[in-house]
Amino acid sequence: MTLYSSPICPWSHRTRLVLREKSVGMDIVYVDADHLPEDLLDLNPYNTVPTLVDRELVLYDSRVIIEYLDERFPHPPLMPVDPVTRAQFRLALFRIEKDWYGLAEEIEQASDGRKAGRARKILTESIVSSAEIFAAKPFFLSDEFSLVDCSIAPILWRLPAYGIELPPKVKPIHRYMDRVFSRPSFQHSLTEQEQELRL
Ligand SMILES: N[C@@H](CCC(=O)N[C@@H](CS)C(=O)NCC(=O)O)C(=O)O
Repeated sequence: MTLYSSPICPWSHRTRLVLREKSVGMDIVYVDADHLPEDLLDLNPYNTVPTLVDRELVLYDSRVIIEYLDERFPHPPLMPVDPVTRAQFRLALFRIEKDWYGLAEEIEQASDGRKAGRARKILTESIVSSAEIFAAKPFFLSDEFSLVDCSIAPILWRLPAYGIELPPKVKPIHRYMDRVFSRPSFQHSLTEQEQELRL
């Protein structure tokens, strides 16, 4: 199995985190997302990373990849079993991708400071307004670490790089970050460039 990954993109990061949770050995090929190699361009019509190659199977879009990895390597499971809770987790994933990843992309790609500032403000407010959910359980919506946490963690890790400092009053979120960032899988998921985001 080969995973094409950017060393710095959050979509790639969540995929690497799932791999580390599963302790799955895999060739990780690091590529520059702005200059993807020819072989990858041939494999993925959307020309994006992450892209996973498992023999004849080629997968792109990090959500498709992480759900495949969770089913292909069932231990430890990163999704609940019952349909209602699974649907709630999928909805959480959808919202995190649309709102938090979307705003993170806006900050990274903003052509002027005003646009970046607006996205920064909305992202901060959205995360802060979720403090009660972070407070309710050790992990997001759950007693167990899940694909939702694998998706949230890369965004929270990048907050300083996005110019966001969460207020001290949102203690449950700070505690959540400590809990998740100290996991061996999370530490192991970080590339050198990602480590430098919080030195
Ligand atoms: N929704 C996609 C987004 C992936 C994505 O946008 N990747 C960026 C890097 S962060 C990329 O490959 N950009 C190269 C390009 O668009 O040409 C996913 O989950 O995989």
